[in-house]
Amino acid sequence: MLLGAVAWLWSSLLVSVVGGGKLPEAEVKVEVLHKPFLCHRKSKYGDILLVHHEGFFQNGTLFHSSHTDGDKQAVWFTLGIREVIKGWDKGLQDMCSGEKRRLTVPPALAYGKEGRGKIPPESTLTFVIEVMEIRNGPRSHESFQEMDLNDDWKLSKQEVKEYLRKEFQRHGYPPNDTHHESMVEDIFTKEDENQDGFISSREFTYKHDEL
Ligand SMILES: [Ca+2]
Ligand SMILES: [Ca+2]
Repeated sequence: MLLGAVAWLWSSLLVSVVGGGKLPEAEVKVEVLHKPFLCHRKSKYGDILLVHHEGFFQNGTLFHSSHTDGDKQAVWFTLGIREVIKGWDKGLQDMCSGEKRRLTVPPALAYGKEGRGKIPPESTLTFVIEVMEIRNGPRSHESFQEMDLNDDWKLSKQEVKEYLRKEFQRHGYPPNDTHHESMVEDIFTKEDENQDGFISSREFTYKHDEL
């Protein structure tokens, strides 16, 4: 189970974000409805956000609300990795916890030509989104700094191994050096793109080019 979590941590999710030709950029219209007086940190790519959200069609009809639909809970997602529609990835950056925005999202940054479920093709959608909480994602700058023990802006195999050891202990598993070493090898095969034996901060962070 933990292995699954660690694999997820290092998964090559980012691969799906890369590639493809550039289309003319569609824009999200962002309106700030409420901004809290105090703001300790702002959302950025790689963060995990907890949000309440409502979605409206252009005629003003509500098609989804996290306040009333399903389990009525706010939802967690990672910003900037296309876990949500592109319009959210673009429009929910630099937000404070407690901030509320209205996003108007063109179809190209939402469900496109196909639509999905009750969203008809070519729909421009409006969302009212309130950020309840912001946490560091596994690929955040903060996570990188935590792993980079000697602050040289790259991760050595030893540093990654140390990190795995700590993560395993934190979850109550005994350290297993042989196992960790093979995991480290796996991780470096995937992440050390220029094969210099280190994972640079650029190699570590998500690739944002397509957003
Ligand atoms: Ca280092
Ligand atoms: Ca490298």
